[in-house]
Amino acid sequence: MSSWAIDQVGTIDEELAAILKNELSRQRTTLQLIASENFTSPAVMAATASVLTNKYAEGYPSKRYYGGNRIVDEAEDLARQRVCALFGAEHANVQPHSGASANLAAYMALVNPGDTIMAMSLDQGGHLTHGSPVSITGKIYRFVPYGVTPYSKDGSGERIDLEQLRDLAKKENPKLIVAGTTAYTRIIDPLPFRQIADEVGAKLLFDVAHPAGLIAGGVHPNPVGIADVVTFTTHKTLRGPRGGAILTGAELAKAVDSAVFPGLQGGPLEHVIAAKAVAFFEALQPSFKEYAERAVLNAKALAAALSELGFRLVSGGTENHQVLLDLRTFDAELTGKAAQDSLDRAGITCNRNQIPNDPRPPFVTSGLRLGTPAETTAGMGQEEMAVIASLIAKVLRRCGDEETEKEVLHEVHELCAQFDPYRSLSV
Ligand code: DSN
Repeated sequence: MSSWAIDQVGTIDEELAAILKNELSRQRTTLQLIASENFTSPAVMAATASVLTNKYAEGYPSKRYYGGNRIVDEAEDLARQRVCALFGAEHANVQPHSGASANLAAYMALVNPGDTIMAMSLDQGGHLTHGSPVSITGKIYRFVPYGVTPYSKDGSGERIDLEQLRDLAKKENPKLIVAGTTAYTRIIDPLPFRQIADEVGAKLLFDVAHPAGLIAGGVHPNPVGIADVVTFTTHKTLRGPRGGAILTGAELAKAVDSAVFPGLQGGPLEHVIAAKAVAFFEALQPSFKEYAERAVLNAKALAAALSELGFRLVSGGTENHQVLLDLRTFDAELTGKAAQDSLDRAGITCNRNQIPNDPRPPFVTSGLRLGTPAETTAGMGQEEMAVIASLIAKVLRRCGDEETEKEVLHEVHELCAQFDPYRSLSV
């Protein structure tokens, strides 16, 4: 949403323009700590606001079902070439509207309905589309979940349980193993997954939605060339527009492309694909490596400061852009829901999250997930992470207290004024 876009909306629809202005103001003046969000550049936003939104382009470059796609083809080709260069992939599909559709298309390309798939369960840190019974994925395929190792006092527990995965895989004979998580703070090495998949003759899909930007920046291992298919969203650490993408080798290119279109989707969102091309260009610059390094250092600093303040870190720390807190050591009665709501009123945006073996239900939870991608983009560093940790503790010591929330909101406004992600926008 550029200021130009808001002005244009305002010429015919003041009501919506006011809503857009308010959201821009919310993002600028409060802390955005949702681990799956980021601040895209004005260039990425401008591409999503471009005339490419007008074009129907079912099919793929040079093989479309509509005329007039010569220029759109150039945009989609640019996105495909750039993302292949970024991750060293042979083939890319940049049409998935989201991570959910990227995953569903990958399943369609790799297995048949009813086949057995193994993936991390949602309540252990996996994703809804990794076979949760409430997701279509869990209804079409037979998912067998794996999880993390038990909690250990020395911080060595709550890691992906590869032994459990291997034992279950030998018993269940899955056609596909899915690696990838949504609430997990450790580096995931793709090699042991490949080894286990090979031992049981399964294919391997790695969903890197969360660490995609860290992989692009060279701070996490790249599963491209190891996994058969790699899926991701473009809007998390990768800092692009909302959307998904799929990478694969030449041999699976046709199966993946057919699964996305016509298998799952109709006309691609070419304006979003153009914005993906811009984001991939940005991620190819040397400065993006430095961004990825800073996002991880900031998460480590935030985790260390929160641990000092009495919060338990799930898995004992972090190696990525996330911090997962077990709130019970700080306050046994405090729920993730109450914490999220109170922090929200104090201008600190984050999400409640189940922790492994959480005794509370998903709508309530005992955990809180925090992330550094957005505020790292805004320019915050390790010093600011320590300040944020102290503000979080201040709110949660008196969770729900209006005076405290107001006081912290004021401090948050002061902090955010020094780190405006959209300084260049005049609104
Ligand atoms: N990918 C999820 C998250 O991490 O927030 C949302 O589906």
